Amino acid sequence: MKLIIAVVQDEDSQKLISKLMKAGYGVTKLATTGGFLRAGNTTLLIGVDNERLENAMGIIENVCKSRKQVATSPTPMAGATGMYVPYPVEVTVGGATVFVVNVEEFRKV
Ligand code: 2BA
Repeated sequence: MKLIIAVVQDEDSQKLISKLMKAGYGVTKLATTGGFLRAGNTTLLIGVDNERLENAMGIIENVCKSRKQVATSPTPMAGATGMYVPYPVEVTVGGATVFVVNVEEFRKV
């Protein structure tokens, strides 16, 4: 068994959860915050049998789109005045950041 830990954008999360549920996967949704943008995102925990892993990955790839986001840099640069001023940065976020880990044991008690 594998545990998929998928960090996805909030905009994609509802559609992704319903597609995964319809396909028979169990999903847990966590409200998370990205360390760089410090904006909300969604992390999904999906426990899957090994033979269903690739199907789940296919659903994630289909639903999660990459988007450009403009954000204020969390590490402001020094301006000409010597004051620290935040500056806008454009980053491409997503589709999804996915970790797949082996599950040693799965029990429901
Ligand atoms: P954030 O940390 O808020 O990052 C949002 C986007 O900002 C990233 O998109 C990336 O395009 C950019 N970015 C991140 N760190 C950067 C840096 N040091 N310099 C320049 N640009 C940077 P994604 O790579 O698609 O990541 C989306 C979210 O996935 C991240 O949100 C974070 O919550 C999670 N994530 C990404 N890589 C991770 C990792 N290695 N471990 C844990 N979580 C991760």
